Amino acid sequence: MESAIKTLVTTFLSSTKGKDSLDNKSFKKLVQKQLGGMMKDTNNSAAINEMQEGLDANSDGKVSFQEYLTLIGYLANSLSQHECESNGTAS
Ligand SMILES: [Ca+2]
Repeated sequence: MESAIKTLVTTFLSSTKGKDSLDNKSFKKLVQKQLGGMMKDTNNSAAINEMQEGLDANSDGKVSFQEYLTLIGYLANSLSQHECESNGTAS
């Protein structure tokens, strides 16, 4: 659990390359590189742009750490629902 949280943070930090948020290009790269197994449409630039707009709560064209966490929360949520559906006896 702790290492998973560290991974979330370090993945974001290494993707922003010293800035405080992800621009279009680095967001796309992160999604394609890190989330290709979990998400559909990671080869579809339009779909990624759309997703970025959906996450961009303050409409500055970039994905901040908070907005990135929204994506992680969304993925975790859909994963947990999927796990419940496919394996009702889990834990
Ligand atoms: Ca933003």
